[in-house]
Amino acid sequence: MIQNTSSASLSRSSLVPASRAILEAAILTIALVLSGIAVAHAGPAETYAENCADCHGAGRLGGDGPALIPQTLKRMRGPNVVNVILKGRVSTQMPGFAESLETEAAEELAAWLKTPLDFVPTWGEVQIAGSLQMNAGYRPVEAPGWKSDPMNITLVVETGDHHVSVLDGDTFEVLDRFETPFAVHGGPKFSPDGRYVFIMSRDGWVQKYDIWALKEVGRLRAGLNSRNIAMSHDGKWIAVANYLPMTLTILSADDLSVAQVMPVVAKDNSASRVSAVYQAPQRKSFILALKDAPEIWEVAFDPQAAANEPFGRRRIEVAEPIDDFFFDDEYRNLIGAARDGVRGIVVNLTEGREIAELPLDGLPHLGSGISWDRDGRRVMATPHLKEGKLSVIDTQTWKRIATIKTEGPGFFLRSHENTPYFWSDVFFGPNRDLMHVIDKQSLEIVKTLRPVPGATVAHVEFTRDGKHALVSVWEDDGAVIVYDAETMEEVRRLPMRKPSGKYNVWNKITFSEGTSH
Ligand code: DHE
Repeated sequence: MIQNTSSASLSRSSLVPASRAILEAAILTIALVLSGIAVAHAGPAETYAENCADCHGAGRLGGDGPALIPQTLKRMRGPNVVNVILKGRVSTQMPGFAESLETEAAEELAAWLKTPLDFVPTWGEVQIAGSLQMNAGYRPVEAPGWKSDPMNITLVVETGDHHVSVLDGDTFEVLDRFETPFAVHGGPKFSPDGRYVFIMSRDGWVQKYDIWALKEVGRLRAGLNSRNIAMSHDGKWIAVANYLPMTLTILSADDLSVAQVMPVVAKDNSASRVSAVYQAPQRKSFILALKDAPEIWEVAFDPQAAANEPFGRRRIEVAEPIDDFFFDDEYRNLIGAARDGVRGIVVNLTEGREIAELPLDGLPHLGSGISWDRDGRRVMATPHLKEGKLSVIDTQTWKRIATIKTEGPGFFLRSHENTPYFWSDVFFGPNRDLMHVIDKQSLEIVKTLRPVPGATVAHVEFTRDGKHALVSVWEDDGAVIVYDAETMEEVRRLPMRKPSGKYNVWNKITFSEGTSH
């Protein structure tokens, strides 16, 4: 179905060091055999070349299978790498190699895969454009080919088998279920009219899907290891934040052509990974933070600015690199987590300087922050990844006004302008099967749900009207549970394969209060 418009292969130069390692291993083996010394088993580079390279690429950077580099493997929880090598991976094409590989060889291979690449792969405009795969079966349509409310469509990312389900937000009927690239991460981004959605995988693939036609339009690999994507407020550009290589890729949302690949080089000339990129609609710009240098960048996509300097960049220097961040409603201030995990810093983007510091011990997860009005003041809340608490902050004084104790560290918060509550999961620790519902005014936990004892529940999304809250049972044989957002009673249970994030078209395109960026 997917047609490759040209070769998606990696550049020749990027493959040389890996080939050299394999050649050296082969020469060493031959030399040992000729000299009569017994060879116990092949070295990991050779094992890789024989068994893995066809699917995962000669340079470990991915092919039909995902990239096998430390940036992706260090995240593997649950079954470890050796297990996957020996037993394979369910719901994927990864077979088990237990019959042909000794455990020792599998362990050596796993350790080798976790070593950094000894070269920086070339992945520029040519390689990105060359990776474009358009869906030959896709035809644009004049109107949705279904009867649901197009503004109340909700997408569910199912990480269990790398699919997305397209839900009717009124009937909760699944209109389509399509395959995504391996390991989708972060929120998909909708075009401003809600018709198209762009989805990113950790291996840097960006997939464009037409919700009206219920068909993939195409995909391309904008980076080799990527963080997230942002859509410009006019729907014209997609920015892709990359770790590998250290670039910001800007794509045309229309045809996925490459508009620019911006090397991310700090003022002191050192290259840096990008922590994340977001659109700042009021500013008509993308805002990104550098992970390895104390800088925030603002990249203009305003057509006026673009006429003078396409994607003109402004550097804002800060005291230390920022990993995780949030914005106030007008995108005037950025609230970032400092490296030490005990402080937050507030940077005024207009003035280009730090204006406040917040005491936020316990590793705040500011990327999941939400804000709302309380007693005539605008407040924001953030979970903490290392402590069972939520911090509530006054966004005028930048003081913490409350700490809400929870049953364990949480990952995501979510609310909606039509509900008096916000929902907070307990993602880590023994109580990961709990979900707190908290009153936005009293800051009291009004209910704690335990939908499936022992099963992780996390991440909430509301329907367009805020009347229903959708909760993920984050397990391979999991579900999305639909709750009445007022009574907190279960309304429906939809079986899903390890559902993670859920994204309602209306809530996302209108920047509903209580949704993520
Ligand atoms: Fe995420 C969003 C960073 C681990 C699931 N995560 C984001 C975003 C960032 C981020 C910057 C915002 C992107 C956006 O939506 O545009 N995530 C990080 C990390 O730095 C961290 C802690 C370590 C890492 O491995 O990168 C991390 N994230 C995870 C997970 O382990 C999760 C739970 C499972 C997974 O799929 O990888 C996970 N992250 C998510 C989800 C979102 C997300 C579901 C979107 C939330 C939303 O509502 O928008």
